[in-house]
Amino acid sequence: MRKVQGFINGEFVSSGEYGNIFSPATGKLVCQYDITSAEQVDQAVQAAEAALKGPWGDMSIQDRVDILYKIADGIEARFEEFLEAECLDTGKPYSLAKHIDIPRGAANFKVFADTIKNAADEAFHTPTPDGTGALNYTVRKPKGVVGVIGPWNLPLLLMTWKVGPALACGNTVVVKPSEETQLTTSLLGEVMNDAGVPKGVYNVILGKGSVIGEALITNPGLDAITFTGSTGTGERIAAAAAKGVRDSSLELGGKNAGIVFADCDMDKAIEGTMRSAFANCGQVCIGTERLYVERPIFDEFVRRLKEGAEALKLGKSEDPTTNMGPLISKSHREKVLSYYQSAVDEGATVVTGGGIPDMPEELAGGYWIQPTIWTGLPETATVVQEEIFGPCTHITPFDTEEEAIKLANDTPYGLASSIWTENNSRAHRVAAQMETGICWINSWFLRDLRTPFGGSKQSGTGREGGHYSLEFYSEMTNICVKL
Ligand code: 6OD
Repeated sequence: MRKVQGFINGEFVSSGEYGNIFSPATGKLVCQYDITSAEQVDQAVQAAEAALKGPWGDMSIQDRVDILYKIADGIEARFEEFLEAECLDTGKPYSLAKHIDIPRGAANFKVFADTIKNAADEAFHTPTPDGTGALNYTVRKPKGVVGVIGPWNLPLLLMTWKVGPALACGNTVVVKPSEETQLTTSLLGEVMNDAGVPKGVYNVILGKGSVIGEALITNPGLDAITFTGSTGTGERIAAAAAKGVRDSSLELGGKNAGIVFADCDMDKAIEGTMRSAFANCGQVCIGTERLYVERPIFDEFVRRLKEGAEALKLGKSEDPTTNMGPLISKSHREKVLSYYQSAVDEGATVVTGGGIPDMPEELAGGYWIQPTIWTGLPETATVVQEEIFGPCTHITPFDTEEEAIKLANDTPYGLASSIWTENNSRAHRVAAQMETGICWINSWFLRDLRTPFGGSKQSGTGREGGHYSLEFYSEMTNICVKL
């Protein structure tokens, strides 16, 4: 039986208590993980505190940058291992993880190595009454020990999205991956050792959020907490961070809208919407679960999206023809299926999907679900209001630009939106009115890691990416020199 262990102070650790990991593709037990004890959580935080005061804290930026590049090189050198581990944990297709999850795992270290290396600190010449003036300049320091709590949908990508900049800024980290997906976070410990990362800089603890996550966020040794996941857990983390007045960065849920105008390039709109609604089995916080399509092209758009959804090939991760995997767990499938049922109960027209697909015998125990499209529901319907985190979307027709903007913004969330139109003026005009942290025009999930990423309203607080990450992971001291 494959085992996954926590990683504390440069060593893989055992507590003697194990939890089980089931393959989302087969439902079978594939791995056991070593549940970190409460005492080990303390040890991890203490190791991180000691490393901060030790070699990591004293290291020059250039030396840190060199190590970050070595970590990225280490992920690339073990690409196949990371790929296999990520897909075993999540059931996602190799074709997806190969192009997104694993390359981003490496890029998140390189980009933030470059960002910190090129970061310029501010300086101001300040007039004084005696005419001599003063010079103000800022000095960047690490924030301290950062608690990193990662989600299960893009485990390596989203964990390194936080660990990369945290280490670049000289912090040390204690990472708690979701208990559903721990393999790549643990494997990264080996890469850290090989790259020469000092002991205690990168620590991994394993277990349930309600126990181990809670022990981490309430540990007074943490100086900041960064989290990607649900809005409910985000609220709990913000409350825990408030005790001791610690900073938190929260990337939370979404109920993202796509607006498709009649003047769009239909092929591009369908291709992009297929990805935004169904990629990663719909388990992406920036996914499009609400679509607003201008009435003259409504029927054609629905028909073509239906054809696309029905052509998706569900299957084993390693099969190159697979383009959709299963949901992450049995309980998550039950939740998504309950939304499928509520759509029907509230009067939806089920354009396609709505249930569990027939799968070959070896996959029949997995958490497979059909990609699903609905039409005909009012805006008040449950599946139009609540984040589902599954491969499903509801499509509503609209008649005017103003109406589309109003409908898209009518949500307590504000993470992402996308607009499909060939009219540039309209594209910019509408994008500027989206109440979301990111708006894609004629694309989706097109990322430049220097840009701010995060959500407004209940989708989170703060932005990460480029210098925005440096702001969160640094403590600034302003030095004022009277000349
Ligand atoms: O691409 C990223 O940096 C990012 N934070 C993506 C988030 C996806 C959420 O599921």
